[in-house]
Parts: sequence; C-alpha cells; structure tokens
Amino acid sequence: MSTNVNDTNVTIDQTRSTLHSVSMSTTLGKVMPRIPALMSLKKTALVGALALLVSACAEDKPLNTFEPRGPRAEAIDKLMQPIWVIMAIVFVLVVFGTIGLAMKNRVKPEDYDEDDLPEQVHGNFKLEIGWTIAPAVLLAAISIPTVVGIWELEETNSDPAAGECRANADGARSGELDVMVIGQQWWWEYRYDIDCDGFFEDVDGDGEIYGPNGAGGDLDDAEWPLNIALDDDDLVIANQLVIPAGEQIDLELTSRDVIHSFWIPRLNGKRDTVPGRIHTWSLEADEPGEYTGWCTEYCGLSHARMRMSSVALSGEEFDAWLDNQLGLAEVPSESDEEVWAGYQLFQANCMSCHVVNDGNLSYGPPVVEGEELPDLEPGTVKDFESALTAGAAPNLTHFATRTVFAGAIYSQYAGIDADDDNIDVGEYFELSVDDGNPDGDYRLNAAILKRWIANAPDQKAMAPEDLRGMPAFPALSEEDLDHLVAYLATLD
Ligand code: HEC
Ligand SMILES: [Cu+2]
Repeated sequence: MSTNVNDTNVTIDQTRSTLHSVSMSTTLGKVMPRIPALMSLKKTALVGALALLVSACAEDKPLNTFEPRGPRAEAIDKLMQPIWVIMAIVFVLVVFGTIGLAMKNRVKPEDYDEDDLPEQVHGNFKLEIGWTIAPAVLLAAISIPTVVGIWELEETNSDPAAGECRANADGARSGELDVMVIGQQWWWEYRYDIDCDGFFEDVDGDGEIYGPNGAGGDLDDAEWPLNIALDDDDLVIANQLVIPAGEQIDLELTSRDVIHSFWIPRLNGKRDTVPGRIHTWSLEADEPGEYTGWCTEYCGLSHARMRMSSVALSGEEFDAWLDNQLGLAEVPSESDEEVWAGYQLFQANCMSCHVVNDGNLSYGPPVVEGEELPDLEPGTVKDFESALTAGAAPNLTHFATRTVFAGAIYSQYAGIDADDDNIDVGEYFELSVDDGNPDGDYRLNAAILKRWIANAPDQKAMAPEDLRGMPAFPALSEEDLDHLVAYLATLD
C-alpha cells in the first residue's frame, strides 16, 4: 500500500520550509545590498527561490523519482545520491568561489581610478590544466557506476518463451510475466503473453501468423507483431497495467504511431516507445499499490493527457484478476432492458472501433484512412491496424475492472480522485472485480463516463476526422447514454 501525505505532514513541511526561507531571506538580505546591480532583482530572486524551495517539499508525490517503490527505481535513486553530493560540491565551489572572488577583488568606489588598470595576466598553465583534468576525472569516475547501472537496468528475465511463463493458458502460473506495451495517441495498450508463445506471433505453431480477416502470413516476414489481430488465447487490455507485486515484469515496448515514452517513475526510469522497433524494459513493485506515470515524449495534441497507471496486486489478487480478465464478456439478457438497450447501441455505434470479446467476434473489412467507416454487422470487429487512432481503440472487454480510463485521465469510480494516492488499491480493485459497481464510494462515475461518450473530443483534444481518437456522438440521447453506461458497467 502506498503511504501518503497526510495533513499533519504537509503542515510540518510547510512550517519547515517557511522557517528555512526566513533564514535564507535574512542571509540574502545581508549579501544583496553589497551587490548593487542585483538589488532590483532581490524580490524576484526571493520569490523564485521560495517557489523552488516550496516545490521541493512535496512528499510522496506519484511522479517522484526519488521515492522509489521497486528495485529498478531504487537502483536509479542509489546511483543519483552520490552524484548529487558531487554536484553540490562543484556547485558550491564554482558559484560561491566566483561570487567570493569577485567581491574580494572588487575595486572600492573611493579607490576607483580610470587610469589604474588591474594587473594584466595572460593564462595560468597550472590552473588551466587543473580545471581541464579535474572535471574529466570526475566525469570518468561518475561514468563507471552510470554505465554499469544502465547495463543492469537492461537486464530482463530469461526468454519466457523458452521456459515457463507467469501465466499459462492451462492455469499454471510459474515463471515470469511478459507484457507488450503499445503506445498510441493518446493511451496505452497492454498485451499479456498468456500462452507463452512470445506474444502474438504464430499462435498455433503452424508458421502462420493471423492478421485481420484471417489473413495469414509467413512468420519470417513479420517484421513486428503489431498487425496481428487479437488472439483469444492472449489478453489485451488498455490504460491500466496490472502486475503482481514483488515480481519482475518484462516489457516489450513499441508504438503504433509516433514516439511516446513510457515512464512510471516510482518503478523504473523512462524508455521510449518507437514505431517499428521493440525496446525491452522491466517493472517491479515491492508492494501492492497504484503507481502512476506520464507519457514523457511529446506526441501531439493530447500528449499532456496521456497518463499511465500501473496497479500492483498481491500474487493471489493478481491470479484472480487474471482469471477474470481471461473470461469472455457476458452477453446481456434481453430481460435486463436498460443493459440490453445499451448493448444494442454499443453494437451499432461502438463496435466498429472497440473490441468487447464476448466470444462472438468476427473481423470486418479493413478501414481505409479518409474513407467513410463501413457499416458493420453487429459483433463485427474492424481490422486492428486500420481501426482508428492509427491502429485501434481500447479493448473494453473488462472495462469496468479498470480504475481509470481515457489515457488514465479519469477515474472510473465516483468519489475517487485518480490522482489520490491514498486509496486502498486492493480493496478498490476487488470491489470493481467482484461486485461490479457497488454503491458507496465505489459507484461508477456515470456522469464523467456519459460526458466522455457523448463528446470525447471535448474532454481530450483529438482529431477523430483524421482517425486520431474517438468521435463525438451528438445523436445519442441522454437516455441512450444512460443505457450505454449501464452496459459498460456490466463489463467486469
Ligand atoms: C471511431 C472509433 C471509435 C468509436 C466509433 C468509438 N470509440 Fe470509444 N474510443 C476510441 C478511441 C480512439 C479511444 C481512446 C481515446 C483516448 O483515450 O485517447 C476511445 C476510448 C473510449 C473509452 C475509454 C476506454 C478506456 O479504457 O480508456 C470508452 C469507455 C469508450 N471509448 C466508449 C465508447 C462508446 C460507448 C462508443 C459508442 C457510443 C465508442 N466509444 C465509439 C475510438 C472510438
Ligand atoms: Cu505519448
């Protein structure tokens, strides 16, 4: 469980920072009058220094690299600690040395004589050699642990396809878990290699990979495995990466459109996701909890709204989660009128982009950029690569089990702030899995969800007309939206 900033802490910290800045301002007050040129800057400098100081006092912030919650992030933090010390020493020497020397050697106004030039010196061999060699030695020294650290961070588990993997289709869970991360404008897709065949290639081992419409291809020709349609044996989810705590999860990162960067600061550093390439990376969380992150490579319109969420569950919770995710979505019964109406609306309006795997999927004709979306039979899934957002829309099969949606910018549940760290993730998650959407704090955030479905581009800058993002649905009535939300809430 993530520990948290509580109110008392904040108060103490603020008091501390105020005290700090008071003493700092008095020091500045003594120094500054002696530097007349800086006098006018005094206030600005003070405000700036204060702002920096106060911002540094934030504790337990979800994007804080210096509060590692897993071995990888810890390694980075440990590497940084001594470097901070070295940097601080260099900073103090250089800055205060310069200021000190300037003040010491300053000509006093009463001594000032226009013709009295200071002694002219040209070069100082010893000093120059010294300040060339010293930084070089320093950087060389720092580079050793840095390079070793980079190598260590590159290390992944042994090839999961060669041995056992964490989650086998037959229910055996032994080796490590392998997840493919696909960045796209402006959300994340996660594919779990459940049958341990190395992702989505050659699912049944006959040398063919299956594309949309059942089109096969030679495995050797597969430059990268993105054009392969969803395989029922594996798991595709979106926006929330669920992992077991205390285990190293290997990731293979790529992108469908532009370069993004995957970053969950409390678990590991950043790694770019580049179209056409696969980068490896890994995550490990010491404890169960929610760890948030942000896309850190500018990727267009809604880059700022491309967040990520990773939830670490205890081993048992994770197994239960996985079993649930591997199940099909239920087709609602006609007697449940509202849900049934929502299901019908979903089939008609949403299935052209979104997948809800209820066991009745078939692939429709490829969609061509710039052309009208084809009318599809209910239950037909469009070919993945040509679906929207340069490839696809989030898989919604178990939508209601996620705690966040839309690039993790919204919380799914009323009364829960997606930015709030202080939630019992296990409980939160269990409730969403076991009971659907119970009353109380864990109610489905219907208002936000309705607003999203009615007009997603209004919530998050997108360009659906250019196949980037989700279109608005002005034709849907308030009642339609209620029905759609009622249906989505059953996808647990
Ligand atoms: C033209 C393709 C397209 C259609 C049609 C479409 N969507 Fe979407 N939808 C998207 C894309 C793309 C996203 C991801 C947007 C983002 O977060 O940046 C999305 C996101 C969502 C999400 C959030 C999912 C998550 O896990 O983050 C929900 C819920 C959703 N859509 C519901 C619907 C419903 C309901 C309909 C039918 C009324 C619908 N969508 C129709 C493309 C589409
Ligand atoms: Cu991005």
